[in-house]
Amino acid sequence: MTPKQRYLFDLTGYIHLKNVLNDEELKKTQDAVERCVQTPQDELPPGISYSGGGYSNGFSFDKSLEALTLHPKTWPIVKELTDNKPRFNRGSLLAKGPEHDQVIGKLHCAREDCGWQTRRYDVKDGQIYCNDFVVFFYFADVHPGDGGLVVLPGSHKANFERPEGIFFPDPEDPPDELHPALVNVTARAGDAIVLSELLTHGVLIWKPKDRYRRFIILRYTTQFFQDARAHRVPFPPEVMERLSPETIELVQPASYTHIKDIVKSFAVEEFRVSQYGSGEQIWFEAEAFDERDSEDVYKLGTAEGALEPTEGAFGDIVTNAGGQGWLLYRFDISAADGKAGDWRFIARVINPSNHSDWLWVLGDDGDEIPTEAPALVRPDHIILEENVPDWTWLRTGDFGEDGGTVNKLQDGENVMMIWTRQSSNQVQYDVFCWSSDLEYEPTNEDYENANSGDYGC
Ligand SMILES: O=C(O)CCC(=O)C(=O)O
Repeated sequence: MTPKQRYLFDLTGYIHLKNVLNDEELKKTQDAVERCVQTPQDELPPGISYSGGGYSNGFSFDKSLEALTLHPKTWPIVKELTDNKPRFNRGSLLAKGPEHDQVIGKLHCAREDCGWQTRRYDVKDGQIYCNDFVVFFYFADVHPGDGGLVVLPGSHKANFERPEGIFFPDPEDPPDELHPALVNVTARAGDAIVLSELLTHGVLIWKPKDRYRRFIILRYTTQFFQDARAHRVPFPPEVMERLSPETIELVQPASYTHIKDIVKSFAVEEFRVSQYGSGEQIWFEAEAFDERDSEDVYKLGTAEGALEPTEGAFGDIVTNAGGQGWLLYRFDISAADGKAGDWRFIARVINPSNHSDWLWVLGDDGDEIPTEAPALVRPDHIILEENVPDWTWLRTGDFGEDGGTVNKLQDGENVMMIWTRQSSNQVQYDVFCWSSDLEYEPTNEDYENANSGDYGC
């Protein structure tokens, strides 16, 4: 979750993320929804049923819809709100038009529906704890004035019961103007809305006569939370048997100490993405490593007192305080809409005495993450073999040649490791960038302007 997302979610109880689905994802999901809508009710896949514009378990109609449960742009939010203990427990597809939502959909929230004590929203040490929330992905545009989702911002932290009829005294005859405390959230196709179930929300009368509201409701809880239905496994066997192993793990209840495998992956959480040149880039701070073998070798500059970063660093740096060791980073190129293929590793560094290191990449250099120093050879694995006394976006590995910088990345998550060759405390690692455009030359401005994952919220 980015600082902006965290701030807005805490303040209002929801966030509206723009353009989280890329063109391909949007087309595939829109096609799937259309196929679902065109399927006669008695021919829907087992376990999916239709009622009043809603397809219960509709997320399991097509793999493109199921994949949204672990979408790389909302997954960091799901993980943070559940403190890395997520469970997915409802996935309904909605296709609602002029024949639906012709009276105000009652304002409600889990606390009002199920009891004040049933849901949690708390903040401790800068982290949000939220044990029940939904992610809506939209497949069709909603314009201002259309109607649809209405929310009462801030109500997830309300301390008083909502007075009866305060906003819609007569739901059959709603006022022309919304009460100023309410917001009609108008999402466009490809957007997502993350909303605490403690937030009071409802549905305004749908006005368009020729357009439908098409979206999916994905509901998440903490993995040890038992909701009102008290189902251990929330989907029937006929739905479970067509889900992917990752989704099955996401659905499973688990103890409050267990960390699911799906949560262990995609661990670099603060990253930026961009589409500069003719490709995609993913950027992350060197200090955002996921693992290191020793706290004595690669150390944080300021935070661990190893070295004061040279002026111009973005945040902290990593340096080698002495000895042999490694750093490991996991990153997901699909967050940048990137695909498997050749990508270039670029490092923003200071390295006055060309103290080089090795770069090892999962898939390209081996099929398993090594626990002992792998066979690393020159020039295939060498990086940083260059004198760069000032901050430089270093694109080459071996004195102007690619060296170890061009690697085959795989779809989705990738793992890179930096192993010590010569590095010393003269070296400062600041930011790393992977680019699918091998000719792309990063700049500080590009990094600053890259999408930090807020998605326009
Ligand atoms: O139809 C909507 O936009 C909101 C659905 C809703 O109220 C809910 O999921 O609780």
